[in-house]
Amino acid sequence: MEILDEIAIGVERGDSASVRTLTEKALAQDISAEEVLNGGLVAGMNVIGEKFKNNEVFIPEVLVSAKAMKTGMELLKPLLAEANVESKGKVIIGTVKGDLHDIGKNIVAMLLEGAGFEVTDLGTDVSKEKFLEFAEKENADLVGMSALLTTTMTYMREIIEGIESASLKPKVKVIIGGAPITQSYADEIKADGYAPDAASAVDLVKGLLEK
Ligand code: B1M
Repeated sequence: MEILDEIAIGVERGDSASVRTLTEKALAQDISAEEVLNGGLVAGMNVIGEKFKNNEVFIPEVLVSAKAMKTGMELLKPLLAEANVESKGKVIIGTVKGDLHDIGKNIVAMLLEGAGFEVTDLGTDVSKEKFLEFAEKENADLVGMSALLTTTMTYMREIIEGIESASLKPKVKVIIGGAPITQSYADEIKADGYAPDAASAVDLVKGLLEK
């Protein structure tokens, strides 16, 4: 079996120890950090996502898988960030209030750092006030919001309205993402952009900040 498949299975089983060992082994075999991330860690998490949706696994299993995924991500983080020299722009990122899902957001943050942006990650359950405070304090070029729940994605509109009222727009661009988000929702709430996955988020941010 290929090592990336083994990593995916490790994530599925929530076996942090084997994910750590296999990730180290894959990197030692010169498999790139991006390949380990997408072909191993994310692939395993996607399987768990499907099983969770079909009630084949439940929250405790999902949590241990998430932890195993994070163990692998910690090893990849310095490698993905390594290429950078100077900052291409300042990004504030977070998962919106009421929402604790952070795996996708963490990947986006990691790839943005890897692409040369300075990223301040506000974590999960982030209020409008906190997004605004940091956008102002850190003189941000872009705010990125993630939401995984249909009940929390609606809060993104409030944050964008807050950014507008604080006269931070159009200087500060806003992008959104997460499984329930669509381009039409982004248009509706006047976000500057939407990305369906982390790699497209990097392209989107590059495009918006290079203008
Ligand atoms: Co949650 N959960 N969960 N959960 N969970 C979903 C989202 C769900 C779809 C599962 C299902 O099918 N039923 C469902 C939402 C239903 C809905 O709203 N329509 C759901 C639910 C209901 C819940 C709870 C309410 C369950 C409960 O308690 N009864 C609860 C809510 C807790 C809360 O947030 N308040 C809950 C809890 C949890 C756990 C804590 C157990 C765990 C989270 C652990 C963690 O994140 N630390 C969890 C998980 C892991 C999931 C699933 C299985 C996987 C999510 C994930 O990490 N995917 C998820 C099912 C699914 O999505 N298929 C589910 C992997 C990740 C790489 O993908 O996050 O989509 P994703 O990120 C992608 C893109 O979306 C994009 O790039 C990423 C990488 O390519 N992207 C961005 C993400 N953010 C972006 C931001 C950007 C740009 C792109 O710009 C800023």
